[in-house]
Amino acid sequence: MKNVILVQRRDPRSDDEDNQIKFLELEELARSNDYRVVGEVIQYRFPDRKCQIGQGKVEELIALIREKAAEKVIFYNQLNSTQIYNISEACQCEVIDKFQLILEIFATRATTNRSKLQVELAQLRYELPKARMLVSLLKKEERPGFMGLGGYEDSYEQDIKKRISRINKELGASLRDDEALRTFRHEKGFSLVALAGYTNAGKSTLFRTLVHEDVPVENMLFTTLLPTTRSLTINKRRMLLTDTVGFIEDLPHWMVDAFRSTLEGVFLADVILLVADISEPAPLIRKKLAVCHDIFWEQLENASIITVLNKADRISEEQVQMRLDQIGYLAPNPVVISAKASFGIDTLKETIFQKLPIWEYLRLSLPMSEEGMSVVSWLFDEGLVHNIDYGDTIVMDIEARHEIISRAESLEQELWDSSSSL
Ligand SMILES: Nc1nc2c(ncn2[C@@H]2O[C@H](COP(=O)(O)OP(=O)(O)OP(=O)(O)O)[C@@H](O)[C@H]2O)c(=O)[nH]1
Ligand SMILES: [Mg+2]
Repeated sequence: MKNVILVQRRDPRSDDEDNQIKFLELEELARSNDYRVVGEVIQYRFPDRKCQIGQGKVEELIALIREKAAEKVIFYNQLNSTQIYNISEACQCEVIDKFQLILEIFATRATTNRSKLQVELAQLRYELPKARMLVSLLKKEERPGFMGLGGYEDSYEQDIKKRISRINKELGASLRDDEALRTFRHEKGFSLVALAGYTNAGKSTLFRTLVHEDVPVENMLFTTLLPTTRSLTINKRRMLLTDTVGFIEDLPHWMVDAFRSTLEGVFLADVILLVADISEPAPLIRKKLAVCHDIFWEQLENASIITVLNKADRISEEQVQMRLDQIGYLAPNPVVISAKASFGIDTLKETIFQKLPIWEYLRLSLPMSEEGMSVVSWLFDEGLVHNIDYGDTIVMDIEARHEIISRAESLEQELWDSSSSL
């Protein structure tokens, strides 16, 4: 665990409550990336061109770094490359800003090849303008060799550009990660359940609680294939449970792709467990739920959302009731649990079971034709094919969601009608 110091420069007339919330968020982010926060420096002033904070504050920071044996400084404010250079020279330790911290978090949590590439791409894009500046800075100061670049500063920018275009190519060629999930859903008849919500809500804790007793052998396979996915069986229905990286406040637009790539699985899910921390103040819960619904809104087709109100062990029953009244319509299908104290889990499992898409059986026969074959391949994608005979006609036994079954029935009718009219 690295010791870090957090720094926030606040505009003189800004809202202090807001500043405080943002600072706490930064602290939470740092902790969730396994940093030990050993000190903080806050200053009210307009940004300083050289170091973001004033010279006197920099001295204070240097002293604090020594005193606390800090190895890294994290600024809440966005830093340009001159500032990063100046501050790290003065402090003789690594300096990053909030965005770099978030990218570090994504990098740690990205599990699939594709999401790792997306995150690396975002990091390089963030670095590129800084690299440009740094090179011109070093030239001005005639200081070759900074950062171990050994006089090759010019190619530094070129290297970044090359790497960016290589990643873009790899991304284009790489198999989409959700392919694996699709395969399991379609060929093996698993339903997909995804955990989503803000960072620190308790998703990973709940993930572990839910999969705790489940089949280890099957899960060995998933460990390598889909590192954040495990199988789970409720009342004989098999499903895959996927954990995701939590939402983070105020993501800049250029980071959204990297973030979305860590959300793999959510947009394919049949059921989403939207996890929130019920011990937080109701307005905050409301705001977070609203943001999550916004993100899902455009992307989801048929998924049901279950609102999982976690950490109920931290507040009284009356408070739980009050929160429920206050968040109302923003919390569809609410289930109150504690992932840590393991209560409410059976109710949650029952709710998940009820929200799983209902599957029906059908035997159908199709003409042996191009149209018939295209229905077959569509059914392989959308349902579970138990049996198929390719004779003069194609006969198949399938199991699938209700909408698929009724669509299959009408297609069967249409195909026979049109083939008999020929
Ligand atoms: N008191 C209490 N604490 C909990 C509960 N569930 C989780 N926590 C704690 O909340 C913190 C965050 O839990 P995680 O499971 O890592 O949260 P997460 O949603 O996976 O967070 P990200 O991965 O950052 O998105 C940890 O310190 C957990 O121990 C709970 O039911 N009660
Ligand atoms: Mg987690």
